Amino acid sequence: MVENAVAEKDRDEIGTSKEENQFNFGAGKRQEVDPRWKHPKPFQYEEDGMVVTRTSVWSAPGCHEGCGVLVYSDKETGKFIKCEGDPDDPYNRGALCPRCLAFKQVEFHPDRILHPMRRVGERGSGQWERITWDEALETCYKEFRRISMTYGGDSIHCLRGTARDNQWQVGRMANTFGSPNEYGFLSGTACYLPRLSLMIMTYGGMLIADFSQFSALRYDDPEWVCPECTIVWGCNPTISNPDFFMGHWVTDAMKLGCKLISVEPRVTWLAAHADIHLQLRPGTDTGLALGMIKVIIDEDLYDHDFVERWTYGFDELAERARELSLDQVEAMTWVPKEKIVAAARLFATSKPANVVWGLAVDMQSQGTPCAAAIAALWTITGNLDVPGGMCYTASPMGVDQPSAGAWGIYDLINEEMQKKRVGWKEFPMYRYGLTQAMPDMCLEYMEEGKVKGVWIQTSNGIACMSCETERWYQAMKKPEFIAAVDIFMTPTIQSCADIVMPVQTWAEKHSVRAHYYFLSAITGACAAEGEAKSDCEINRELAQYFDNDDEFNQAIGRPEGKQRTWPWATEDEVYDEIVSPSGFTFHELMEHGPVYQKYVYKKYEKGLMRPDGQPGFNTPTGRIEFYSTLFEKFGYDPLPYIEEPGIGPVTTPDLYEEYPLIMITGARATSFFHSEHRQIPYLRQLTPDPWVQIHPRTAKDLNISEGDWVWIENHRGRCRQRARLTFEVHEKEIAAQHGWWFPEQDGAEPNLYGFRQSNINQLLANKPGTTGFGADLKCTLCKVYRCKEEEL
Ligand SMILES: Nc1nc2c(c(=O)[nH]1)N[C@H]1C(S)=C(S)[C@@H](COP(=O)(O)OP(=O)(O)OC[C@H]3O[C@@H](n4cnc5c(=O)[nH]c(N)nc54)[C@H](O)[C@@H]3O)O[C@H]1N2
Ligand SMILES: Nc1nc2c(c(=O)[nH]1)N[C@H]1C(S)=C(S)[C@@H](COP(=O)(O)OP(=O)(O)OC[C@H]3O[C@@H](n4cnc5c(=O)[nH]c(N)nc54)[C@H](O)[C@@H]3O)O[C@H]1N2
Ligand code: SF4
Ligand SMILES: [Mo]
Repeated sequence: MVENAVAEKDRDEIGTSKEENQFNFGAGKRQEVDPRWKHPKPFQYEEDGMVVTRTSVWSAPGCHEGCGVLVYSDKETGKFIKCEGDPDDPYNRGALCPRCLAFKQVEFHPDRILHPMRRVGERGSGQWERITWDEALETCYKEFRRISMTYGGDSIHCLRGTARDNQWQVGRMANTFGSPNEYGFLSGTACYLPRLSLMIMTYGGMLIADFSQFSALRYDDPEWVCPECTIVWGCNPTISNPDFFMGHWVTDAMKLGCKLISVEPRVTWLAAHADIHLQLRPGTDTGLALGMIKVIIDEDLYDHDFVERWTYGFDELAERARELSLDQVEAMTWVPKEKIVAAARLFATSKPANVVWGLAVDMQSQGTPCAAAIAALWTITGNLDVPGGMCYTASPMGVDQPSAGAWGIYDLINEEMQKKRVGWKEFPMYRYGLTQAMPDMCLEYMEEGKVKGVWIQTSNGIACMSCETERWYQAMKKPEFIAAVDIFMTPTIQSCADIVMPVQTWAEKHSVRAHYYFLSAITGACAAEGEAKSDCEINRELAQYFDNDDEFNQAIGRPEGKQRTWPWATEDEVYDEIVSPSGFTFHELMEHGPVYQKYVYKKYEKGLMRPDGQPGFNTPTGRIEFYSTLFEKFGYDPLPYIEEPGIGPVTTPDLYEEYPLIMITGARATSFFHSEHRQIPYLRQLTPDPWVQIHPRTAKDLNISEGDWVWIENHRGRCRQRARLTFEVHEKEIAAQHGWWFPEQDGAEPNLYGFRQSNINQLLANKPGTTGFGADLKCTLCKVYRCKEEEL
């Protein structure tokens, strides 16, 4: 059983309605376009006999950024020819990374799924036959209808990954089927949500380091101030470019004089160029943050005025930090205390300063308290919502952010069914402004045979997101019907799906990039290959069957007036409605290009953060809560606290003896987005094999040479990757890649594109933190040894 469940709370106590959804604060409130910038070029023009169309890149294939891109297409056929970075786009300013540069090989890849298909052999046999769209959608309708009516809507689970513009669609599709259950396979939903839910509950909104990305004028905006210091904490942005952040902005700021502190167990490029590198033991970030808080408070370097006027629970926080000695912090984190003191002083005395935090914060089981401790650092130093500090993102132009997974899906199913969302009772933080079901519990439901139907859209679960892969793999064999939507066949689809449908790429589809602070259109810049349709169009068309089925809607008790879950005649109508708060139609937005608003700093002084228009923050106390009143109410420790990773030198010394290396997983490579791109020749050439970083001295002790295939093993399982010897990683640690499968291998059972061979997630546990958020994906134990000749 998943542990740490807390008692059921009354729904009335907890915000779930759209009005209360604090993530999207500002939604529905029209804002003015910043008149200082306009895209200088038309939306479409001809060049050298080709049509050039401006668009934004979001999935598929996956990416978090939405860079501005110019797509060149054939005048006659509309087919994709090439893409280039849009030099006039303020966001990426012409830059492109390898995945966009290699995109042509995605668009025209011979393995792309181009027609709907039905499985004809056994599940996993790899035998499929082409069917029409009508057959595919009708089958989905009949099966999901039958399952929903027979077992209840909640027996249908809709699975998604990180893909961006379509996140809300997967949730909405679940609701169309009568189900409240939408989620990804990731234990503890350990990607962003630990940080996000912490920010929603104690900051009343979501914050990001301000590197001028809120303004189209960028570094030239007179209001923006370059940070004097930034901490890059558990993030490797020069490779990952995570949401609304491009890594090279850090180097731009460094050129403008910004000091860099890196909190990173590896010597990444940024760590190597940092003023101070805190090379901590993985999973000990909360201790380090509390240690820095202690120094800042003890040395009276905090912002008294801000703390007194705008925060709640500072004394309790101070007391918690003071319980620690720096010797303890040093012993726990492996960071010399002098460095901790130096970093705390540098950060606290730089104005403004900010934190570029990343996935490593989420990927420890106590990701929520860790996020709370780090956020307290930027808050006590007075860096909240000031130029160059940590700034609130808001709904762009008043448009709800579809990537929040929540656009418009608050009341399409009745209240009774909403409460059947898995984890609803046990993990109240999942209800707070979020729509996901709790993945670790969903796995148990699936294992127990309670899940009868599955919709997979944007997920390659068993090759990428799931820990204890075999459990998920076995569990996914159980549902009666599984349908999937993807651009490529994957081990997940091959192992369990009954129907698969082809989806359009970012270059082909219409969609909206409404994310963080800016709004732009994805413009269908080239013709679609085969019969691929956009996610939105697939969902819209499938939904029509359900929406026109009175008997179904009556049987599932659809709320009054909500029978039409997708009440739009075309996908462009969907986007018209999404962007409507901005005052644009979708096509006007296409023409206009990226829309920037004038960013307002210190919103909390101006009454712009709270629904009632009062100064302060949208939290129960109206203040930033170091001491969380909501955590207290749910029975959690209201303050940041330290807890060692579930498996590690301190928690499990016996396992440490047998598995003496600490394992980091999932450090990104520019060539791939998670499990994607392995079949793209240009990109595979950059990283032909899965690699594991090992320190040369450690490798020498283990008789491992550069390029050797090695087994990485622990008590949960093993997989093999190729040794990359590098001083980038600590002697007592290794760093292994995630998401590996081999599209070139046999796709049928039992091989399934070799998804077990190098899949590091087989060594990881499904074990969420107390709040249901966070899991130890970047801090566990293993041993490494050379593969034998005959094993290769
Ligand atoms: N060990 C370890 N495991 C990890 C991580 C780690 O750091 N370490 N990181 C985790 C994190 S943070 C995340 S977010 C997950 C990501 O996990 P996923 O989101 O599942 O990863 P992807 O492989 O990018 O995408 C899954 C599938 O979606 C398809 N796809 C992409 N875009 C679209 C689209 O627009 N529409 C449709 N229909 N399909 C699309 C792709 O072709 C692919 O087959 O992985 C997690 N796994
Ligand atoms: N090219 C590419 N870009 C991507 C993705 C991709 O798959 N490929 N995935 C996207 C997704 S979904 C996400 S969530 C983002 C994530 O992007 P990031 O937040 O940058 O996450 P990672 O690259 O996984 O890890 C960041 C760093 O944390 C370090 N680290 C590991 N353990 C710890 C620890 O315990 N403490 C600290 N302080 N640091 C630690 C790692 O060494 C690594 O350098 O990237 C996105 N961008
Ligand atoms: S792949 Fe790179 S260039 Fe393309 S949108 Fe993503 S971050 Fe931008
Ligand atoms: Mo992620």
